[in-house]
Amino acid sequence: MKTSSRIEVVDTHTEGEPTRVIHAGGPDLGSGSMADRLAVFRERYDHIRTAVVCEPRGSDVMVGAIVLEPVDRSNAAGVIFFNNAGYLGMCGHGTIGTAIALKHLGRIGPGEHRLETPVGVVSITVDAGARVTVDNVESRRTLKNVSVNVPGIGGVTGDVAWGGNWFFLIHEHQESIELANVERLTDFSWRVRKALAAAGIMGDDGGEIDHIELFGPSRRSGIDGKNFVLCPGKAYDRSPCGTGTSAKLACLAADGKLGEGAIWRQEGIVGGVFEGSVRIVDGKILPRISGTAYVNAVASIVLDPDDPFVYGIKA
Ligand code: PYC
Repeated sequence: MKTSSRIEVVDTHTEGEPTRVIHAGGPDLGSGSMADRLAVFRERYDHIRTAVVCEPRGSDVMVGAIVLEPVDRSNAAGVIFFNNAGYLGMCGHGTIGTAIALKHLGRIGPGEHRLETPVGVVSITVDAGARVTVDNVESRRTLKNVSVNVPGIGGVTGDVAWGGNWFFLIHEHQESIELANVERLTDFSWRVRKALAAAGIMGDDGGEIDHIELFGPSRRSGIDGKNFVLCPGKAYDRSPCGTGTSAKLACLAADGKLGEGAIWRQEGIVGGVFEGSVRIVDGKILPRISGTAYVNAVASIVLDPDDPFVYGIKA
């Protein structure tokens, strides 16, 4: 249980969505796979998760990442993502933010690298500036046009897809995908999430569908659509959501609406854009997402044993 009393972090944001990257002073999670180390993190060091991302140091929006020694030394690093509610299998914006943090620390340079995550190995290509391209894990749609009765709303129809996390993707709704509308969008999405759980609708591995994604048109030319993504801890993703865009690409490819290599430009609710495309290898849909991230703080987290909120405010 012993950890250093100072934890070194680099903060970044990817198209507006923050990632706090622990690169030194974090807990010893052993030498297993990233999935094994995630289990150790959850069981023994969850207080470090809450210390790093919850208030008063963090916020509901903050996503954390811990950079670890990879199992395969030919990979650049291992990484585990977490937020105010728990742990994420993969995180697209977080991968882009982590890559920029590693570049800032001099641990990687421009070029191609691989990162181990709890759901598989992802490749990243870092340019000389702020842009990172992520070759995400295989993505797939598992259910099409599923209807769920949502109390207070009525019938809502969407697709279930995996993009590194489980998503319910809704194209037909009466909501306006605008920043001024986020409280309404949050309420709508949260009700849908609860209704899906109550109806027993889940991923094909039994995983909870904990990300809800609504789509609408973009007002900008050259952009294919705009989204709103509600994350597991009830905060909305400020970026277009890397795993959510991957889930969308998997649906488009499955419907024959996106050919290999064609570019899909996905705008997020605050206006940032991810460029996405797919490769099809052995019938598998492999999404590629590209976006920009910037370092906005380099800091030491201080764990003062006299501080009553040293491990964050827990709900
Ligand atoms: O970019 O994949 C993503 C993501 C998941 C949750 C927040 N961002």
